[in-house]
This record gives sequence, structure tokens and C-alpha cells, in this order.
Amino acid sequence: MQTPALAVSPAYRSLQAHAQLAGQWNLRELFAQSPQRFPAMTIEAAGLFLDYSKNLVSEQTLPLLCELARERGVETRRAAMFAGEKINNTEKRAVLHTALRAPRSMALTVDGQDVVADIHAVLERVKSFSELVCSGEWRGHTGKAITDIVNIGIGGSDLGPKMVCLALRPFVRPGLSMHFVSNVDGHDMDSILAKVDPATTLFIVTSKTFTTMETMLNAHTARNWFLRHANEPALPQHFVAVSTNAEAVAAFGIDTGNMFPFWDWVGGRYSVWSAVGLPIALAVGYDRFTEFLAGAHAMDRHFCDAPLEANMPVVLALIGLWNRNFLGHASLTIAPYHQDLARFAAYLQQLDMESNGKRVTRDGQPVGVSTCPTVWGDCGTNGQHAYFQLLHQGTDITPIDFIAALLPNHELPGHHAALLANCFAQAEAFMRGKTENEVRLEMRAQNMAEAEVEALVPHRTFPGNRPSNMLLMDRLTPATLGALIALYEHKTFVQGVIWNVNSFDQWGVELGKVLAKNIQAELEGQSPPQKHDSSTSGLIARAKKVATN
Ligand code: G6Q
Repeated sequence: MQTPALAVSPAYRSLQAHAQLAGQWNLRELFAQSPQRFPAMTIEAAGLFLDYSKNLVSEQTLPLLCELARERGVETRRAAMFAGEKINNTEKRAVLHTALRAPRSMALTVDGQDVVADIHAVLERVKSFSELVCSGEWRGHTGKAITDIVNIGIGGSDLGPKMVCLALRPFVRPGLSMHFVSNVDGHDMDSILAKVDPATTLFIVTSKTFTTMETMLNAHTARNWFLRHANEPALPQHFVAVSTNAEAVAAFGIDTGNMFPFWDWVGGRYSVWSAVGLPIALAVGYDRFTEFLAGAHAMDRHFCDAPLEANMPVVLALIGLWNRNFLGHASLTIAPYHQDLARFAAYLQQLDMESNGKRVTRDGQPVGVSTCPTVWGDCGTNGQHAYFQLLHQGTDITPIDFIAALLPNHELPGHHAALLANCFAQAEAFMRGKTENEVRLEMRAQNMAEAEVEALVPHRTFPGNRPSNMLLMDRLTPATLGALIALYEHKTFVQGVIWNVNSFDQWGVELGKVLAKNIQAELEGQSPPQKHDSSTSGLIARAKKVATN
């Protein structure tokens, strides 16, 4: 049965009417009218605290949004995902990243296979391998311990482990350097090879398919580089693989005994919890890796058990939907006030935009409303000195997710209060703004001439009424990071269910890949010029001319 179009659903229509009222609201006034606004609009779960009170919502908004979530079957689809039903309908696959962090005691059978047992069997291998490397027992071909790990992968096989290894930097084993090569651009590999010693480097080739062009080219380059310094029998000590494709791994020359498997029901951008997280286990040790999984599992439990109105991922999703579909905001900024979360926005870009950047429903009909906003961002306080100008005074309103840890993972005095103060102040400034009168009074108090005051008033006024969420954790640890990522995964899921898109495929990345193959053949002179538009042909000709000069 086809799901009815979102735009004609009764709950959607009620929300559209409600949004007409929101046009009249002012956040300052909403706060002044309700001293209970903060406690009423905060949720605590799995070590995270969400304050969504600085969004343009009234007491009626969330109940209406939850009505929409119920009407669109969020609870049923959530149960289907956790039960291993094939909810990735265009690829006929289950979606079981939640099982990857389930405790051993949990039972889940899919297609007659006990997936939790399979997962824990691989985790055991990750454990023993990471312990061998961490203890120095795993040695390179000259007998030296491993000092550098180079993960070769791209997209989902890169962004997760890279982001997490950086986020958990203070927990990384001393004496171990983590490197990540993803880009087919040789500058990426070149810069890493210049830093590492073949005798003490371990390469992890991470690719679900083991056919991805960028990863295969980088893996071959690394292998050739290594073999310039060592003989073929040394390869097993320096190359391991994470993949679902044992045949291709063996064909590449990696012993399948050194291959860590995962399964087709793990999507690339949801794979950090699987053997794709091997670099994390190596970097911070297996016990910390299990804390990371446990943090995500705690969020899974909350997502399954909490009523929708008090369910953090559901509320984050619904507030995002309110901002996108009813208030018309086309982008979302992620502002982690934590330098170790420097790659978090890039990670969320893939999670959110590859999952929900879709224009047709699961049954191939136009969605009919806007879907995923553009997700972008960088660390506070750096962003304040760059693009926050636009966020405060630009013509478009961009909702912001502030993320901060209340305690630092360092002991440098003076920094953390300054950081947190800026984070809270920005959220307050976006909410409050600064009225023309406040600006006038401030400048008059500085004895400025009245003409100058009036000339500057429009420039120094802040409209305010700009929405933001505040996400806090006590400290950035493996567990709170796990919970944070799982929070956003489930947020993405809930929005995908409401828009009725398949959040687990990514057909949109295919076209460019195919065209690139043809163009590469032309650039390398292996194929005659093909029929392109005049721009593409002109660019190819120009590149060839410069290369042959
Ligand atoms: C993620 C995508 C994509 C994928 C990469 C790498 O959900 O599927 O980013 O992870 O294209 O694919 P391989 O792991 O197969 O090399």
C-alpha cells in the first residue's frame, strides 16, 4: 500500500496552520512568558542533555509534531529496523547498524542467521588483533613494533574512523600515530607516505565492496611503495583488510586470515561500529572501543523506549523538520565547541545528506515537500570569527546545533570557561538579538553624536529570533561520543520515515562515477574523444594540452 503524500496528511496540515501563528512569535517574549520553558524543553539521555527551548516553538508545537510522527508510522518503522526487516527497499537489505552495538546477550536472527553471534565473533578478532598491535607483539618485517596506522578508505569507510580517532585524541595510545588516506588525489597519499616508515607502518585497506576506485588505487600505490622497501612475504605483517568481499581481498594479495569482515546490512555511513572501526580499537584500545559501542547502545535503548515527546532523537528530528518544512530554513549549521570534534560536521554531512538528500519516496513518487537541509559547520569559536556574521545578520535564517562538553579533556587553565561562555553567549545572542532601541541606548551612553547613532543603528541591530539547539555532555568520552553519533543516526532515520524516503541507499553518487571512468580513459589517451558538451570537451582538451607540453 502506498503511503499517502506527506503534504496532504492531516497532521502536516495542522502544522502548516500552526506555523502561520509562529510567524508572530518572538523568542524573547516566549521566554519571558514562561519561566518553565527551559525545564519543559530539555531532555537527558545516555549521557547527553538537549535543550531545544531556543527554537521557535510553543507548547503546542511538539505535540503536533509528535502527532505527525505517529501518523507517518515512526514507531512501526523503528521496530522494523531494529528487528532486521529489509527496510532498505531499493537494495532489498536489512539495516542493522544498531545490532553492531548490541550486547552479546541480545538475540537477533535474520534470514536464519544469529547476527549478534556473528558480530561478536568479529569483535573478538578485533580485540585480539588490537591487543597484539597495542602490546607491540605484532611486529613489522624488521622486528620493530608498529608506530603508524594508515587507513585507506573513502566515504563511509573513512569519515567515521577518522572523525572518531580525532574526537578521542586524548585517549589514543602514546607512541601510535593514526593517518587516513581517502582522496584519489595523489597529494593525499604522497603526504602520508612522506611521514611514515615502511618497517613500522600498518595499512588497513577498508572497503565494503573492495572495488571502490579511489581506495583500490590508493591501496595499490601503498603496496607498491611498501614493496620498494620490503619483499612480498612481508606484506601480511603490514597489510590487513576490512571488507565484505573476501575474493577481492585475496586477489589484491591480502591474506583473508588478515581480513575483518562485515555484512551487506551495514551501510557505509553507518559502519563505524563494525570492523570499519578497527582503527579506533587500535588507537584507543579495545576496551575504549566497547565503551564507544555501549554509549551508542544506550542511545538505542532510549530511542526504542522513551515516549516520542521525551525521546531525544525523535525531538531533534521533529524540531529539524519544523525548521525545514514549516519555517522554510534550508540549511543546518553544526557548531561543536570542542576542537576534537573538528570532523564532526563533515561526518554528519554524509550521514544526513547522503541518507535524506532524496526527492522521491520509497515507492518512487515525488516527496512533494523539501527534504534534507544542507548540513555544514566548523568548530566554535573559529566560526564566530568567520561566517557567524551571516548567521546573525544575513538574510536567511540558519538553525544551529551547538555541541559542547562541560568539562575539558585537558588541564590548561582559563580555556574552558572562555569556550563555554562563547558557546552559551552565541546561542543567547541568536535568540535575543539586539533591538534598534538597545543599539541607540548603547551608543548614546558612549556619547556618540545623534547623526552617527542613527546612521549606525541598522548595521548594529540584530534581528534575533534565530533558532538553535544546545547539546551538552559532561565530558567527551568514548561513551558520550557513541551516544552522540547514534543520536544523529536516529534523528536522520526519523526524518527519513516522515519524508518517506529510503535513507539507506545512495544512487545519487553513481552517475559521476561512470562519467569519470570515460573521461579518465580520454585523459590517459586510451579512448578517442567522446561526444560531450562543449564545456566538458574543452576542459578535457585543455588538460591534455597542458599535460603534453
Ligand atoms: C556510504 C556510502 C559510501 C561508501 C564509499 C566507500 O554510505 O555507501 O560513502 O562508504 O563509497 O565504499 P566502499 O567501502 O565499498 O569502498
